[in-house]
Amino acid sequence: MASIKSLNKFFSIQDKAVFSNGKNNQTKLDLTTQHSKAEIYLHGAHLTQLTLNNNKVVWLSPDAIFDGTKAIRGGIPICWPWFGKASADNNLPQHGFARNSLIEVDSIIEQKNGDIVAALKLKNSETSMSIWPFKFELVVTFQLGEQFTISLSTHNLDSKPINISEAIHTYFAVEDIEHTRLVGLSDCHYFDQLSKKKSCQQGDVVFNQETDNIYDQPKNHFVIQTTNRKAVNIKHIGANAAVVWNPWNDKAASMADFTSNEYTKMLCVEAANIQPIEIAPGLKHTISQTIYV
Ligand code: TA6
Repeated sequence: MASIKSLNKFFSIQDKAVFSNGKNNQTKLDLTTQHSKAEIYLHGAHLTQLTLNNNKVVWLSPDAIFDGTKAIRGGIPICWPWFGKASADNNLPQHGFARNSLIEVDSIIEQKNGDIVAALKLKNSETSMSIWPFKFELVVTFQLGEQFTISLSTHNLDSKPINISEAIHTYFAVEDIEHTRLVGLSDCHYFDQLSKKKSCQQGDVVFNQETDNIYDQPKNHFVIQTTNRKAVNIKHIGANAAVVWNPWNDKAASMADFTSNEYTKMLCVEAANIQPIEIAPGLKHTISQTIYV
């Protein structure tokens, strides 16, 4: 793991891209533009804070764990190279191993329009090969400006096809989940992970109980409308599904890193590929989520 001093020597942009010791001495990167701010931990390439035009966009649990032993609760966890439980082996980590891996810095550039683009890269290792026997590169790219885009680009470096499922698991900040609507999924078919039933969304998604829905082949533009906050626009590219999740009180209370009653202040809207994506040798697949307020 490179030191803070060497990371800043090779990658920093004065006042715009700076590395430092974050919580629990975990290495973090702070990005700042005229319109926005982001905080990204190298552990899991995990964005933990995002402000667009002075609007706080993502939620972070006050009890999130920053000791490197598990994914940080909140912000934008990266679920890769599988979503949910690994089909083959329940001993493997839920939502894959990327979000619990140290992901190295690949590049940071300032574009002519003032946007900052930071790319972090995870490559196969002895550890990854022991649980997922494929050669790969995963590049996580953060583009910050008036709007924000996060993308996951999987490059198959193996001689055989690889199959992945994945999610950009964004925890959006809302004022009050019971006064929040998610617009853009009307008439979309979904699988309710709680009832294990398939349904068709009637109108906007509203929230009054634990919700864990996987929407199949949705349109690619959604809007979170919540009291006392500006509408948050979300656009997905390269996603065959959208996941919508709020744990509600009982499920939240069962999670040590989910501060009780905080469930009222968050809503997960995730760009996902739940139906596995097959990537041929040498080829790439990219999924992205763009957010603007
Ligand atoms: O995206 C929804 C979901 O799959 C839920 O079922 C819940 O498990 C959530 O992800 C959080 O998972 P985690 O492993 O981060 O606690």
